[in-house]
Amino acid sequence: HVEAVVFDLDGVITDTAYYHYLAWGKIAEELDIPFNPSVNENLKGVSRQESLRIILDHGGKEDKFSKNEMEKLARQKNEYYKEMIQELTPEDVLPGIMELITEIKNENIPLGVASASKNAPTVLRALEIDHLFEYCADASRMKRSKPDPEIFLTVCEALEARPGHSIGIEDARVGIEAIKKAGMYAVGVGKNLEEADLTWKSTEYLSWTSIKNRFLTKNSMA
Ligand code: G16
Ligand code: MG
Repeated sequence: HVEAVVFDLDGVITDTAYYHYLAWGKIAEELDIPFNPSVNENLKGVSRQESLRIILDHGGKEDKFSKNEMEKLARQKNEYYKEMIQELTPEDVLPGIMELITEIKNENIPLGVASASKNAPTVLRALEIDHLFEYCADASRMKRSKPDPEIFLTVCEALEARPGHSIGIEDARVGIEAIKKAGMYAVGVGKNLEEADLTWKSTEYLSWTSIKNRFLTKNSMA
């Protein structure tokens, strides 16, 4: 049987990418750096500091700021972001996700969150679904970011689940890579996720019965 299901947050449970985009947009504007949705694509699943490096690099300003100034910029972005996510409500849970969570809970399978975001607990509370997850990884305690499997392995361990018997759900390529490296079954949501064991176009199509059946078939053949 399935021992645990581990969800990514941004892009799977809710679309916080939009708020990350607006917050980084303000920083980029202040620095006079061009910023658009395609740059934002590269920030998905990537840590705050790394996101800043990508944005500065895009504007050709990667060596214009000291470590201190970069920390200040990242802090400022987070202030904008925290202000924006106060607007989140249960209606911001992506289509199909509540149903999926409910079906998994009905089978008493533990649920976890593996998000690169240090704001993940705040976001889960704002969406009023924090009580449905047995464990949410603390991003600030991770030594290595996705595609390293560390965060998924940490969540499996906390849920006392064997990675080989657990499922991870992600929308980012680096996230799928992390799930596979952890030895878990990878479900992808979105485009360009060929490495996943199973992919869906968007969250509204996710079906627990299909995921479980595909996972069980694969594991029985292994
Ligand atoms: C999310 C977003 C990233 C963001 C990261 C860190 O990852 O996709 O764009 O940079 O969290 O967020 P924060 O600045 O709040 O710590 P995930 O793993 O939930 O997709
Ligand atoms: Mg994501």
